[in-house]
Amino acid sequence: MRFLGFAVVTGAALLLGACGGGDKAATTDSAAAPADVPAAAPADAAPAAGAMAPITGTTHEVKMIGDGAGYRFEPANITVATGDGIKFIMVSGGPHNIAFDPAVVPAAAKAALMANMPEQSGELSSKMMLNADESYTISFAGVPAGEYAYNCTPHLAMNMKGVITVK
Ligand SMILES: [Cu+2]
Repeated sequence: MRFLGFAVVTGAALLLGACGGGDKAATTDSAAAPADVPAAAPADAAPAAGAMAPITGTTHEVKMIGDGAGYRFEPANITVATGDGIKFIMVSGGPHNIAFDPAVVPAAAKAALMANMPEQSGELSSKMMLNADESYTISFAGVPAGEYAYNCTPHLAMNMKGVITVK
């Protein structure tokens, strides 16, 4: 809804800017109208499709490191409460990502994680992070209690793995 408001204001600004020519004003008006329609559709559809559940608790930090000592998540094992979040921070040795195995994650958890993981590069896989201080935050709100093993796809063979316990 806030986006809609912004679109309307932008449309009005365009109209004001185009006041020099009568023809241009008409063109801008017709161009602005359809822009409002697609903006409204995703906003209304998102909640029905399983929206991301926001973090309501603590946001924990896990570093993603690749150096002389190997490739690893630090800490590799972490326990969080439902409603907490984890911010994965790229430190060195990238590219790193966070990937859960869709074949072993229970259906209910899968649906929640899918909704809570933005910018997925594949099913239950985060985007790749190449540069220091890039980060990726996953909300565990709505994720059922359990143990969730994950890994870094590029460094799976180098044992870059972790376990998140949701209690
Ligand atoms: Cu990695």
